[in-house]
Amino acid sequence: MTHKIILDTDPGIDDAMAIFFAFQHPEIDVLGLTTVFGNVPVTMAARNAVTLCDIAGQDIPVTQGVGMPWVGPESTYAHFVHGDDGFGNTFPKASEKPLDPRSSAQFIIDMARQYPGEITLVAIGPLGNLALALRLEPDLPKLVKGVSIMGGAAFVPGNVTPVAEANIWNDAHAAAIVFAADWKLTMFGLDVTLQTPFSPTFMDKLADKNSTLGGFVKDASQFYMDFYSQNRDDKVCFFHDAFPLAHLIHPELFTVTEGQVRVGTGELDRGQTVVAPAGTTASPLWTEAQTINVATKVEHDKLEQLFIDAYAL
Ligand SMILES: [Ca+2]
Repeated sequence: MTHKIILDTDPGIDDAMAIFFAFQHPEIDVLGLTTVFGNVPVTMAARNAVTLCDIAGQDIPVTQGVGMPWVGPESTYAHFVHGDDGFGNTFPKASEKPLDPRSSAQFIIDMARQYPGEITLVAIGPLGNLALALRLEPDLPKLVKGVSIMGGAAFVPGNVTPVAEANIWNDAHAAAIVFAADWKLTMFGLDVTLQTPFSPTFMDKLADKNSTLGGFVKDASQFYMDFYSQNRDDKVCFFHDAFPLAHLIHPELFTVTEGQVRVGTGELDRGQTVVAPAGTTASPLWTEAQTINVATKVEHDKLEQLFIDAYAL
């Protein structure tokens, strides 16, 4: 079975790794890349996404979307994690191909109307585009098959604040809208992604199987790995963004738990994903909230092999 997806992204090194995996896997049909601010400013995210398409020889629409959080000033960016160029300071030749003229939100709506009930939205950046699409088309939840999100920290600490993960923290109000919508949402947050460090050997294997795409990921990951390897003895990095894509085709590798979710938008709890597993609270703040699935575990070896096998195709 082939899964039609739209990948909402802010490339980004783990975005690049995830996007190439989606392109490579025969059971994933990427209808387009919709970009959003996050790791980098949105203009760079859009240009980087087109560049990744060029590198992979993919001619699909790429749109530029939301460049600011729903509330508050322009964000700061994660150049200290992803490099000045979003690709670990490898500075690949930027594609000059034009973007699709639509906004990311409009593209999502257009595709959802064209393929009602068929598309999974896979969001691997902050959630402004999805929130805007929900506002423009309130029936969007009925028009898509589901939503898979890289973001949040349900039962573990955050990575920007003690309680918040970066994608959700970057646009907490947008995330609150997206998590409150009536659709089938699965969250791949730090609960599962930070349990799963990838070693330099893994990047070597990707590069060995696919010198173009794997080679790109390996080169771009050096800077990223230096960031993640501070304060530890081994060299590791985390490919957060590839998890929802792996789940799409091999859900059996993951353990998921159901819970009702609220997203914090206050000063202290900004971007916190507060999940109450079924029956654990009587508070209407949660009992009346949406139920989502939260990934909490993955079979690490099989996940690595899945990525390596796809890059080898
Ligand atoms: Ca991302």
